[in-house]
Amino acid sequence: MKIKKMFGREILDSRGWPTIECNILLENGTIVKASVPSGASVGKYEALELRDNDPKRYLGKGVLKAISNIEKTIARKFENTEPDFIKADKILLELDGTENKSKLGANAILSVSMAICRAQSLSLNVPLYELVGKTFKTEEFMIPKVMFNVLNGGVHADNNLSFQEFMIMPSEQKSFAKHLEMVVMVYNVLKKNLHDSGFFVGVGDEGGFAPNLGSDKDSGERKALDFLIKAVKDAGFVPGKDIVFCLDVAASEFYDNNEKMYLLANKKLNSNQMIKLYEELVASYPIYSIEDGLDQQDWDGWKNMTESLGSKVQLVGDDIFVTNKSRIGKGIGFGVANASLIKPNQIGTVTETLESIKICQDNSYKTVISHRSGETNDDFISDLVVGTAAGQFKAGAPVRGERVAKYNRLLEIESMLKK
Ligand code: 2PG
Ligand code: MG
Repeated sequence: MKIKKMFGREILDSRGWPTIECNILLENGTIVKASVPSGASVGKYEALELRDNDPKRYLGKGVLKAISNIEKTIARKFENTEPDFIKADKILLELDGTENKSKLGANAILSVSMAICRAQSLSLNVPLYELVGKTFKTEEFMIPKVMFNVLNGGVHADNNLSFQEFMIMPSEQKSFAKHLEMVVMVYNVLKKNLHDSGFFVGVGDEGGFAPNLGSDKDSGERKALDFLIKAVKDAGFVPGKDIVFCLDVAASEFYDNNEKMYLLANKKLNSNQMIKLYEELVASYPIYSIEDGLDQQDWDGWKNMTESLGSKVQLVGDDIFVTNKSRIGKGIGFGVANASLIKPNQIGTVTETLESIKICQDNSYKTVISHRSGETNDDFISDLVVGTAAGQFKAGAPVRGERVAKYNRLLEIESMLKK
């Protein structure tokens, strides 16, 4: 079914900043939409998110230029054609022509790429995860294990926790519906425990609680992990057996590039001292995964970290890899990390996202499909994770519309697969 018209709309993300929704009108009158998220801890090497920089509108964060790129440059290439996202992504890359998608904007490009992919699945009358799976040559669809972010710090919260995300992950391969039930129980027990201990239970950008567990002298991670242990136990589960912990340290956010030091509360640590800190934490808590333990440019530190910790824990590269297959390839060659975070908007097209997942799978690197801290209700990534059998997923806490949209879609896919 052909695309009749394509246009862009400026909508708001979960932080209230403008983002793009691409709309495709199909011949039969159906409108297909896709919207793109936006990060706060943005990696230096991500594809460019084009903003208007007009301080009179949304403090410069408007996206009208990117939308005009969709309507004036991109749309005419696809109107009156059948939706085919692989072909479309090639055309989009040619039209942009830059290394980091700075001409048209990765936000404009990704919204089109996702909308065309969704339109294609609709016109073929198959669920989106099935189209992804067919393209990716997935042998068996897989509901992922999920890391739920229940305590927020770093740039996602106005508190004094230095690490950005403290996540819990049900460890056994039960049903996702069961996992969700467990995690919601822990989340609410954690809320009560924090409240009873006199802490604030407001939430950060991804829906996890954002208490001041740190101090001027203490970056707060042990206290946060202690609260997680207690919440898991109080909810009736066994830490380390039923539920394990995952961290996104987002260390690039507190790395001082001049001094080559990590600034944690009032301490300055070099990368060896950071690795030592992780070794201690891994010895004391059931930590399954550590994301961005070191800075995005600290390749030597990452290599050391992988040598000392890589056999014990999953080490996920986010800012260092930015869903870019060349950077992931470099990491694989160097022996850096053993897993990659995958965020479509770091690279800018669905095809390139699939290529990055592929290079990981071909080299036994694990993959974690991820949301951004600024999200919309779009649930594309839920189909992406199942369709590619990527294995792991994170989309924040089990609260807030833009987070639960993804989890609710996983529930739906799980029940579709059962049938
Ligand atoms: C991350 C992400 C998502 P942001 O660092 O992994 O949790 O945060 O979107 O702010 O980059
Ligand atoms: Mg991260």
